[in-house]
Amino acid sequence: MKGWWGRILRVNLSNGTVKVQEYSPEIALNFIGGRGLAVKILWDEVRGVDPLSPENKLIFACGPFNGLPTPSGGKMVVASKSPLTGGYGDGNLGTMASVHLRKAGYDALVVEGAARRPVYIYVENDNVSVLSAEGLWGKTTFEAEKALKEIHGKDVGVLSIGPGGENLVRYAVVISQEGRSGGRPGMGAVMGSKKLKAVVIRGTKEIPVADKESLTKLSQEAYRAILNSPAYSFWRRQGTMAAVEWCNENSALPVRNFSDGIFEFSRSIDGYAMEGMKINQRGCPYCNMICGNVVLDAEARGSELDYENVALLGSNLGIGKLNEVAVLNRLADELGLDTISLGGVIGFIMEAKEKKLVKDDEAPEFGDFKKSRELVINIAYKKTELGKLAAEGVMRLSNVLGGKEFAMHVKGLEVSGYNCFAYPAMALAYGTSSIGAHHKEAWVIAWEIGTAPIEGEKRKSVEYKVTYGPEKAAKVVELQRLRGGMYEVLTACRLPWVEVGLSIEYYPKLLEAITGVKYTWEDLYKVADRVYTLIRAYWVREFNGRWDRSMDYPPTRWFNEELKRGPLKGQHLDREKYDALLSEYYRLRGWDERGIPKRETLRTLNLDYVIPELEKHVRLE
Ligand code: PTT
Ligand code: SF4
Repeated sequence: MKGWWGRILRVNLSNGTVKVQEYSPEIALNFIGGRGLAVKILWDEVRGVDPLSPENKLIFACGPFNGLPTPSGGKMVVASKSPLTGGYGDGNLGTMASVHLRKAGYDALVVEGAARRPVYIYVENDNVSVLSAEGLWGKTTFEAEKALKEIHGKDVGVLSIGPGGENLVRYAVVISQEGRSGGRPGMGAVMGSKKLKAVVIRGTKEIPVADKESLTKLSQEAYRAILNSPAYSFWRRQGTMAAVEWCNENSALPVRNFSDGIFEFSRSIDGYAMEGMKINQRGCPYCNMICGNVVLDAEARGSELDYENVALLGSNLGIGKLNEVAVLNRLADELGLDTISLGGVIGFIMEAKEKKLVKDDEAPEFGDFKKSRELVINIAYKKTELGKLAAEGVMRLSNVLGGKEFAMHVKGLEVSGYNCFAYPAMALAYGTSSIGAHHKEAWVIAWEIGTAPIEGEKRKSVEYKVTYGPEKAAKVVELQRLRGGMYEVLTACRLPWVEVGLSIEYYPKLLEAITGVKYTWEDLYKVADRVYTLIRAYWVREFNGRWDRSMDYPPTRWFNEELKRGPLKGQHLDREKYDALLSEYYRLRGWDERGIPKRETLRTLNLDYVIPELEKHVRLE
């Protein structure tokens, strides 16, 4: 095989064994890599286990693009059974570890078992060792990466966890390069449960490529197209931060635990405010449109801002000073906590305090930066009773404190930065995302509104009308196929296409140049549908068949309350119409009215082996 190594590195931390597994070309062709490879491994090997037990597996998976100079192809999927949701969990981060893993001769690293004492894994091509991390345990992700680079040299890829992962906070993430983060549904906690502080990789091999000449030609052409895009300069100025102003204009910003969509201090936390504070810019490997904007925070430290971080730790908490938001964001990176879930959790506690469901003096009120900062520390170190409870996430918090009517999560994963009182398609995207309420699979809101953040100063104004037509379900499926499917299996950053309009046609062409395999769009959609349906089957199996369409519902707040001000004042979701949209979505996916894949769908997607196993848990149509 060209483009794929066909090799998975497996390290068992319980007994210290290291194995290289060769996987079949059929798996490579059917799943391509990244998320595809990850869900196949989880389906085959991780069933019915406690996510924080040694039986869970932590998978770092790459795809054919990684380690090669492909546009924004320096990404990697980190996946496992999620301790936050109990279902499939993954994230995608840009890191030199992706480049080095592939150059070391592997498509994926699977970590099994659990060590007794803190360790880290060091991979140098064929040499793999499990080394003591006693001296690193307790350190922040920034300190750990720095220390490991002092030992192994600057030219390695490092993935690490902070105190959040060590202390099993259910939304702890894996961090790299002081600002790349991945694995929202608690992949950092899984790493902590294995006593694995870090993975350090150095690879120096040449990745076999089918047609080097056309790879170089196509890549150069794509990189040039990115630089020549009319959107490029505004993107380089603001990156994802342009979405603050855009969401505010469209009443879609999460404000005070998603209770409203317009923030009175939005101007002081938006992309323009960020531009005035910017001290640096950084990004992922092989990217020529880097978007990691670093600002100086209120404690005079560098903090890399993205839209989601600012929306959830700023407007969602009622905090209107960007340098204070940047402190919370930087702490999340150092401690290894997901900013989105963290903002969701603190926002929930603030509202619970307002409603007198929580009495602790430690609980902040909306707008209280100082107490929010303290709470972040108390969560990461599980220092206090409230900190311990908050480390469990919004779903569990609302089970204990009450307040389910304002608990903003889907399947246990906190909602990312789009407030959907007026956006049924985006609500459907959250409802049906394969990891819980994340926007990565179908950021359909831009299509739904008819404008996009990065048009910036040239943004056209459109009159928005709330509708529920079946085309909305079709658009969600189409985007899930591309964003949650193709980009997550390749594994490449989707932003060149989404933000600066790189032609999507480059991707199958690049894939063919790398692997020698021609994938038509029909083939790629089939891979995407296979991956999506296998992920759904995984959830149903791990929930032991306790599954119905209510799992695919967005938070009740969007149905029961309404936008309080602005041009869309009074808007809220309609339950019956949402339900009809969901049925249409299931029809397009070939899933039944409970949201469970039908036999025929499983057969068409070459997932026949799923049928007998799923039937042990649930009746299939
Ligand atoms: C991603 C989620 C996002 S999505 C953001 S901001 W975004 C948050 N970033 C966090 C952070 O930072 N620190 C932290 N401690 N927690 C954070 N949690 C949140 O995590 C990121 C970019 C972004 S910025 C986006 S949209 C795109 N996401 C991609 C994706 O999912 N797939 C893909 N093929 N390409 C993508 N490109 C873009 O990557 P999760 P990164 Mg991330 C500081 O991890 O779990 O997927 O959640 O990877 O390298 O940081 O790049 O407005
Ligand atoms: Fe990374 Fe941003 Fe470049 Fe995507 S566009 S690869 S997230 S730096």
